[in-house]
Amino acid sequence: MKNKEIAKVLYDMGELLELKGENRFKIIAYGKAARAIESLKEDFEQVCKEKRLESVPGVGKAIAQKVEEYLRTGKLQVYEDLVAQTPQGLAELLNVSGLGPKTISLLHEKLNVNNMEDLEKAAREHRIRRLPRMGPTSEKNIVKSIERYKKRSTRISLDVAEPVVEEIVGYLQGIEGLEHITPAGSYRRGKETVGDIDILATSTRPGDVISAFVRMPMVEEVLGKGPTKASIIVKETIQVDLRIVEHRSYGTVLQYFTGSKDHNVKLRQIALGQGYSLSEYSLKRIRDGVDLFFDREEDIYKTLRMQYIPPEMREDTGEIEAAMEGRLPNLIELSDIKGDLHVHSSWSDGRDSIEEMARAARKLGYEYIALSDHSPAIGIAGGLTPEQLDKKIEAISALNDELKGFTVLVGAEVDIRADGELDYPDDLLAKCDVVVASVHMAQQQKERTITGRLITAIENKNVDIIAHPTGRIIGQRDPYEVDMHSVLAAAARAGTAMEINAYPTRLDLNDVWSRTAKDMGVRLAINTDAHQAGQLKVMRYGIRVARRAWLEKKDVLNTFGLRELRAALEK
Ligand code: DGT
Ligand code: CA
Ligand code: CA
Ligand code: ZN
Repeated sequence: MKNKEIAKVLYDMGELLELKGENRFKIIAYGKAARAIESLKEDFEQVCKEKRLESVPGVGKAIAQKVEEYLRTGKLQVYEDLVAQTPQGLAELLNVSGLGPKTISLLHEKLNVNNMEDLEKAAREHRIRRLPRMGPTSEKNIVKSIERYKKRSTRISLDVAEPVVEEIVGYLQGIEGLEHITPAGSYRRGKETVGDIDILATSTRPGDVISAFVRMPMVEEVLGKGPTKASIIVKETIQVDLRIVEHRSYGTVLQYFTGSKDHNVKLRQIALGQGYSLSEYSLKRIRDGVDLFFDREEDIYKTLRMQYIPPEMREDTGEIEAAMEGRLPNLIELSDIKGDLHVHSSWSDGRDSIEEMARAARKLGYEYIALSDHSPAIGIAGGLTPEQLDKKIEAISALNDELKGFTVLVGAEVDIRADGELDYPDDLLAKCDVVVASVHMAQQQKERTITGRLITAIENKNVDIIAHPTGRIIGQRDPYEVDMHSVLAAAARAGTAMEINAYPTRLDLNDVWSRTAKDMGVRLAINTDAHQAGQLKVMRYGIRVARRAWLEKKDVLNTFGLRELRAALEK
C-alpha cells in the first residue's frame, strides 16, 4: 500500500508551498488530502485505478490529478519544480524537527534567515524571541532541535556501525522466508565513517521482513515504510535503510547500492561503450533490448570484460582501468597478519599484563606481538623509566622461555618530544626489538617544526615505525600541521615504516595517505594500539583501510614471519 508514501509527498508539497508564501487555501487543501489518504483504510492506488479518487473526502480534482501522475510516473513534476525553486538552505530547515514552514518563512522574512547557519546565529543573538508569537522557550527549543539535527547528520565510525549491522542482519536472518542479506553502501566499502547503513535482502515474503525490520526492539523511529523498503533510526542518530530485492537481480542491485556513486558512473560509461545500459536492475543489451539479470555481482564485472573489483576499491580512483587491464592488486586480508607491533600492557597505561596480551595474540593465530609501552615524557600514560624498561626486557625474556611457538618482542612507543629529541637515549632504544615513535606532545607547533620532528625520528636508525603519523582523531581532532609528502619521502629513504593505526577512531594513516605511501615506496605496519587484550581485534578496521589503499601482503611489515620481520627491522 502506497498511502503513506503519497501522503508524504502531499505533506511536503504543502510545506514547500507554504515556504513559498502561496495561497493559504491551496496549502490547506494539500494538508487535508494528505491526512485523508494517510488515514484511509483501503489501498489508495486501487481507488485510483477504479477512478474513485474524488470519492475520498478531502481529495479534490486538482490533487486527484497530481496523485494519478505520481502513481503513474513515480514522481510529481510540480513538486520537483518547487524543490528546485526553493533555496537549498531553506528547504534543509524543514528537516529540523519542530520547525514548520510557517516559522521558517517568518524567520526568513523578518530575520533574513536563509540556512542553518543564519538560524543558529539568530538564536544565539536572541533575535528570535522578539518575533511575534515567539519567546525565550521557542528560541531554546529551536536551538535544541538544531543540535539534534546536527547530531543526526554526523557520520558514524565503523565500530559503531558494525554492531548495529550485525544485530540487524542476525535478527532478520531469523525471519521466515529470508534468503540472502548483506550490508551495501559505504559500510561494505569499508569507508572510515558511514553516513547511513544500507542493507539489501532477498526473501520469499518481503512484507514479513519489512514488518519485522520496523518492529525490531531497537527501532526508535520509522522514517518510511513501503512494500519492499523501509528506513529507520536506531541509537538516536543512525539511519538504516533496508531494501528487499528480486532474487534474479540481486547481483545488479548489490553492485549499484554498494557504490560508490563515482564508481557506478564510470562503470556505466564503460558499459555503454560495450553496448550495454547498466541500471540498478539489469544490464540491458542495447542492440536487442534484452535484459541480462545477474544474481551474482561477479558476473557483471565479468560480462564487462574486467576483473572483479573488491568493494573497498570502488571509488573511481583508477580501479576500473586497472581491472580492465587485469592488473588489480591482490589485496591484503586479515588472515595475512602475523602479529601486532604496537600494543600496551599494564607496565604503562594498558589494562592487561604482558602475558595476557601475548596469550590473546596467540589465540588470534599470531606468531609474535611487540609490547610497545610508553616512554615517560607524557606524564599521564605511566611511561616507563629506563630502569623499568630494563626490568621489562628481563620479564619478557622469562615469558618467552615459557611460551612455545610464540614470541613476545620488546617494544617501546617512544615520544618525539617538543624539541624533536626522542624520549629514550639511543643505547636504550638499541636494546628493543621494535621501536615505535610518535608525536603526542606539542601538536600545535607550526608545520615546519612538526615535519622536522617526524623526519628526525624517521632518520634515527633505531626507529622502526612512526605511529599514528597525523595525530587525527575522527570526529574530535584534526591532524596536526604536517607536510606528509616530505615525511613519506624521508621514510622511503630511511626504510622506516608508517603505521596504519587500526583503532577505529584513529585509522591513521588514512586510506589516501597509505596509498600514497605505498606508491612512494614506504612500507606500512597495521597495528592496533590495543590497551587491553580485547582490543587486539580492531585489527580488522586497519585491514579495511589497507585494502582501500590497494595494499598487498608484501607492503605490510607485520605480515612477515618472525625471521623475515627481524631481518626487515635491521635497517
Ligand atoms: P554514505 O551513506 O554517505 O556513507 O555513502 P554511501 O556510499 O553508502 O551512499 P548512499 O547511502 O547515499 O547510497 C548507497 C549507494 O547507492 C551509493 O554508494 C551508490 C548508490 N547511489 C545512491 N545514489 C546514487 C546516484 O544518484 N547515482 C548512482 N549511480 N548511484 C547512487
Ligand atoms: Ca550509506
Ligand atoms: Ca542510504
Ligand atoms: Zn600507543
